[in-house]
Amino acid sequence: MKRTFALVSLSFLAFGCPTKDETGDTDTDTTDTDTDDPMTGWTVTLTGTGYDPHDGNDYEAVLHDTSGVVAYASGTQSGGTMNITFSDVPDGTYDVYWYFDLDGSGDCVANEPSWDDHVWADTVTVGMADATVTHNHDANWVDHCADIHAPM
Ligand SMILES: [Ca+2]
Repeated sequence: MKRTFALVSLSFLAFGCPTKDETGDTDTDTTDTDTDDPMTGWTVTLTGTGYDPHDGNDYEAVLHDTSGVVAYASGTQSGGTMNITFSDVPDGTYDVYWYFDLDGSGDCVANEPSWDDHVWADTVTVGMADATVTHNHDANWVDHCADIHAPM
């Protein structure tokens, strides 16, 4: 009798006891009982200091692969430090493009010599972890307005 109880207890522990996912679990297992959302990608943060001249400007930002926009973010700059977040980004290497709507026109126009808006480019590699791109404010603007839009 004692032996049977021990066996039943062991098998319950091994097979019947639901487990709780740890934070960040991809939740692909089916034996647990939690309701965590399945994890579909990583968070990429675009940050940098010295963006005070753009406080109050609206921005748009994208992560771009060879076929198009993978992630998009928009908002209004404040506080001098840029802090733009992309969610659910799959593993990969991306071009990062962002602009501040300096002239307040609501769209991106940037080319020599007028630079109505200021546009930057950088790159990021995302591999099984959240990633951060740090690009402090500078005057190395590029004309990438055509690449900056919501996913189509
Ligand atoms: Ca503009």
